[in-house]
Amino acid sequence: MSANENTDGRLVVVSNRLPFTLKRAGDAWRTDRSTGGLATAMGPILKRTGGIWIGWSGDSSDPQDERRQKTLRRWAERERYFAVDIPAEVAEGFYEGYSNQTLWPLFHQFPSLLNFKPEHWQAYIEANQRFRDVVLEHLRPGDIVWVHDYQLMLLPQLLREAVPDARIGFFLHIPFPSSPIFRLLPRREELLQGLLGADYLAFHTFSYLQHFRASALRILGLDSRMDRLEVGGRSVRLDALPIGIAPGEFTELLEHDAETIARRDELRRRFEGRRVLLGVDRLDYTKGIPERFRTFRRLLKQTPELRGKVVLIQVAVPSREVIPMYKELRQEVDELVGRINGEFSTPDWTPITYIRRGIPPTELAALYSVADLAWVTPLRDGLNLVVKEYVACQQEGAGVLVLSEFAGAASEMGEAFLVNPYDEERTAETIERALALPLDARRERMRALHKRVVRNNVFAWGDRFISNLREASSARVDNFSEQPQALPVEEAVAAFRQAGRRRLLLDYDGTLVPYANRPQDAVPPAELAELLSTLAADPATAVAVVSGRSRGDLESWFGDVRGLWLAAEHGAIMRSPETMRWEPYRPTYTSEWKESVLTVLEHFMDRTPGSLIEEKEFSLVWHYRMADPEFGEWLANELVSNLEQMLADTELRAYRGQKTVEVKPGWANKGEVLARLSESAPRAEFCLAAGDDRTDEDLFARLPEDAWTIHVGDRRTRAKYCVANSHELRRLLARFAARTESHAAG
Ligand code: GDG
Repeated sequence: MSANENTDGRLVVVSNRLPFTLKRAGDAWRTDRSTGGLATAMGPILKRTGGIWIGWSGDSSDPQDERRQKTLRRWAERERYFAVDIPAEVAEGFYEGYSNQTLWPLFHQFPSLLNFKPEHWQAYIEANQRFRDVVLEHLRPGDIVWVHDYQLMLLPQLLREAVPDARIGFFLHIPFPSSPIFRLLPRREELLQGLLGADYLAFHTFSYLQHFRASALRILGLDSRMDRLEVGGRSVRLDALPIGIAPGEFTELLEHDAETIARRDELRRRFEGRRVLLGVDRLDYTKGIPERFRTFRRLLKQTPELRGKVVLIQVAVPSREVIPMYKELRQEVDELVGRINGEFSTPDWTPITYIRRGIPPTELAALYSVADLAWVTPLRDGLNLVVKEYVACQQEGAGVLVLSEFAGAASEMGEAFLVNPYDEERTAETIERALALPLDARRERMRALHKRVVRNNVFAWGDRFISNLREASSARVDNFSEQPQALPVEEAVAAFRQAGRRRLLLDYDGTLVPYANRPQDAVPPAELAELLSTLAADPATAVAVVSGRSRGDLESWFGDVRGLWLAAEHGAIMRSPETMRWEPYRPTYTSEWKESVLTVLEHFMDRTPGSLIEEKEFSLVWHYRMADPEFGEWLANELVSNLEQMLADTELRAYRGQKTVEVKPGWANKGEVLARLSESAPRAEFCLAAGDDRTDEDLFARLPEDAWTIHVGDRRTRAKYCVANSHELRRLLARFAARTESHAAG
């Protein structure tokens, strides 16, 4: 079944702009069509799927005006477009401020143009909340919400908080910058968290996806796999999915629309004997327009034979004109055109035809079809639809494509001439070469490009996004019951009190205390030993610290706590409160294996600044918490696969922990602790185990159904309950202890 069939839940599209923009015309209100990639792409999809579109009207002045309201009501009734009202002062900070003067320049790798104001950020939050409110007004159970682009990066999480089981997807139309650049962004944490509210997050290219993963790791400390990331007990699916166009909209015009055909023929006659080079862009500094004109000037200078033989037609649609950078750009481009035309024009030839306004689709299609070369050289571009539109209009054509390697589309357009637009000299040479390419070679390249553009069209893109989003959110909804619930503290305290016998099994690092950079720094505060001591003093409560730590560590911290069980090295060795003797689980164990494993670990330690090796009786651990996070993860994977081969025929296993790789015998696991405890301590009606990492899962797995298993943190777990951090867990233990004390006192 195609994802386009609207069988379960409608599609709710949310983007900054609707395909319509409201414009004030004196007392009246006019509806304009919005230009730009998103409107062009989503329009045809929504036409096919049905559903609704939510976006800002574009003009927020005078929201109560009756005529304005009437226009918006008409949009809703006829088109199912629902407008979000944003007060003018919020709109400014949101749109011209944080969206277009902070996010836009930074995400396009222009950090020096970044302009940040805290009040813009507040407006960004408020605008995202307003979008949330309108979505909530319209959302029905089963609907899927598709949020678009950088203006709405907080919306997925805002929606998630309001409707925890909503199905939410997010697509970023602009590049995601590399993590050193992203780190410069004021409010970067909030932004990432906002995105992670989605079930499905997609980017145009694989490299943007990688950049996003690197930022999630470096800034939020979140590990991920190539296609998913776990957060808050949920899985967020990640993808690279370049957008396409609706080729039919162009071919239809060129084949059947009389006006377009007439226009094309007219243009052909007009430029007969000349080669037409074409640029079509929003007037934006990311699009490389001044660089293109300078390159063109260079071309005319160094190759006089081309004078009179080529024309460059540049369509530049003004946008965001109130932002100073855009005004400056407009001026710079105007001047350049004047200078170049002044320098080279003759009475019957003008090198640059500059059209600084939007042109109708008929004119655009005609231009695409007559152009001999599309000159698409943004300095940075999420994808770029113009390349694909040009290719679509060259069905039988022999046009060539000169494309910037910094446009996302470059990764799909292998047959284009790729250039670095900053290198004007080489770009000029490439243009010359492209123009000189024989007809057959041009046709051959264009045929391959055309096939791809037609196949990877916007409908295929939309179908894939929608079906991947459905799949990702269904997997989450199906798993929902398996996710841990927030611990019901009062219930736990009541159950603890009612039980005649109790058992508490507590991991140490990450559970009773937070992680420290170096293991030796995670020394327990005095009140923790006191807390454990109060709990263990009650003969009805068996308390065990079940840790991966060495017996030396546990002994020195908790050796004096009376009545406490200590299980060191994941249970390889235990001390009972009665005998006070450490007893190994396997008395026949030898540690001869360590030497060879140590050599391997030392090699990894040498390669990884900030990492260290810890030696325990039964295990060796490589810690890389202080190493560069990505490098550390990469090496940890490599280390584990080396060790797996090396240890295949032994009882030893390599385990990934929290920023550690540990080598230990397979039998030394926390699950075994329970068996040994049960031998000497009587069965308890109340049993609680708490832990934060994979080694604790072995223990959770062995506990009876009615046990209180608690995961500390937000990773995937088989525990029934979760708490956010070690402080919360200790607060719970303190409540237990308070009961024990009052009981003892009473
Ligand atoms: C963002 C990302 C990504 C332009 N002039 C006229 C006109 N246009 C249309 C083009 C094209 C669209 O505007 C521009 O799309 P781009 O993809 O080139 O660029 P952005 O607007 O910056 O779009 C971009 C895109 O989102 C989609 O994800 O590719 O990287 O920056 O469709 O045809 N249309 C008409 N007259 C014009 O004068 N009719």
